[in-house]
Amino acid sequence: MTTTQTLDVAVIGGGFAGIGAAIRLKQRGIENFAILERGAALGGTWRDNTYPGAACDIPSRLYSYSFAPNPNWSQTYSGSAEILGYIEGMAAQYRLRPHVRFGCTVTGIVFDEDAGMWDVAVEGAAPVRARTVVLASGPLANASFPAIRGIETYEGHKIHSARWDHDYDFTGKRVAVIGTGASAVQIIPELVHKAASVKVFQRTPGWVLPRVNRRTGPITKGLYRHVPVAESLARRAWFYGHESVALGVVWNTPLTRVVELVGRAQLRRQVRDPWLRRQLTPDFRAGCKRLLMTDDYYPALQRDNCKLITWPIARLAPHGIRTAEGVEHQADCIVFATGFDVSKTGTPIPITGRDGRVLAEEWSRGAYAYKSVAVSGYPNLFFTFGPNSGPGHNSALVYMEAQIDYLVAAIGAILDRDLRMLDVRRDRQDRYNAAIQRRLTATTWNSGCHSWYLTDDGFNATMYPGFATQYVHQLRELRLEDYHVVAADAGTRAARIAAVS
Ligand code: N01
Repeated sequence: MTTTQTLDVAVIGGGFAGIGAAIRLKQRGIENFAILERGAALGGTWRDNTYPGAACDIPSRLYSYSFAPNPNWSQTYSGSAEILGYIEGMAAQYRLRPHVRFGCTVTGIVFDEDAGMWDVAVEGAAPVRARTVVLASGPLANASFPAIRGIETYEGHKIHSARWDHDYDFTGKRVAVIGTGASAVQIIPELVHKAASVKVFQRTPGWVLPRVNRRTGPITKGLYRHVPVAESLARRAWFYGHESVALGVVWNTPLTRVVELVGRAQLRRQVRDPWLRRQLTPDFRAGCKRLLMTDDYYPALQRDNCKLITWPIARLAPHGIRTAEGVEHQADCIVFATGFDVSKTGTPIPITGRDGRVLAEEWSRGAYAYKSVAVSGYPNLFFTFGPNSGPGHNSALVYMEAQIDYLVAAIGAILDRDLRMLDVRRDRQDRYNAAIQRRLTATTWNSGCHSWYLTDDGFNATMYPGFATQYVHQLRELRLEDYHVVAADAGTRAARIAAVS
């Protein structure tokens, strides 16, 4: 195969992060880039998650980019269609379409050290060569069916929450829902209005907190449109409100008890039956798994056509779900709200760096990076939503924006200074990660529950143990002294090795 074009930047993924990176690259005057998107449309997780009730549990004012404010959000917590519209609107406003290559599945990237170039392999097409790569494929991109015995024998309809089948008519059907996480608690209140019956198979009850959603009236929208500073102040208020919650949600502190009191009060207020309350009471610290923000879930569970099943699932049978006590629950359709295949001990695509090192091997016991954005030995490669960049209490978009501004500064430095390599120093990376893992020991995520944040042996490669303010601050400035900086004309490889050691 022949190489078609050399890009300054290959952005892998056209979701929120890829779009944000593209906008900031353009604003920095960098135009020679492509967004390589495996799907047929932009939007990533918000393109894929179209299940009924899909919405964000972070207020839209904050779950958006500060450089692309939207005065027109219809409500506090907007639904997935409106969020997708926001993403598409940004792509149109910043004329990103000419940069997007749809149906472009990247199968691996290899660094050519002599040329200072990444070779990006693409399924069924010529490879792309790029000076820098932004890996923006997102952690929640691959829907995961659980490894339940007999899953292949089930003869009814199977739907995953992240790949909703809009052609399936739930009217009058017996539906089983497996999972009670963030997706399930949004789906179930919708399903109970259509299906004849809904059985909810719960493995672990989560902490449910109230979510007060309000429509945004025309006067407020007009104010935000005509007085942008009012919009930005509202965003700031949401931001600091969420920051204060970190004291009880991120760290396992006496304030975590206060969060739990709010959860218990919601349970007492919404669920009358003491046995059901007991079944729905979590046995882990609030925040350890993602908090579930909903006012509709408990009422939905108590409708006449809905039933909570807490017996463990033994296996799927051709016509339903068999639980451990020997009962078979017949179902016309099973909704798998069972989450995503989140790679914490590998890489989303094969990545080969300097001297042939393979990142999946280095990450086999848990992923790590420098400030979540760069990894030593893999120069000119930048991650969005990389290792230990997950927030438990604030908007992912705040974190993403900080990553994007940092990596655009790094890419700008590579292009402006004509660098062959910007490779983060191993000692800085090790020091950073030792501190991250030390700080994680005091967090709720590491307080003993099982969640998608941790590897099977309990390593937390996912979450950032701090305030969003701290995370943003550490990425505010690109410090070149944290990197081996190799000029394009540095000469032979041997000379470069001498230069970097
Ligand atoms: O997935 P999850 P999700 N047998 O992994 C259960 C984001 N999100 O799609 O808790 C039986 O949280 C599993 O049980 P347990 C958000 O970041 C955001 O709901 O492991 N049950 C759990 O109940 C979130 O964290 C929004 O014991 C099985 C459920 O399935 C992430 O997406 C909205 C099972 C999976 O819960 C994932 O959320 C929605 C099995 N074999 C999602 N396997 C916003 O509002 C799994 N389960 C921004």
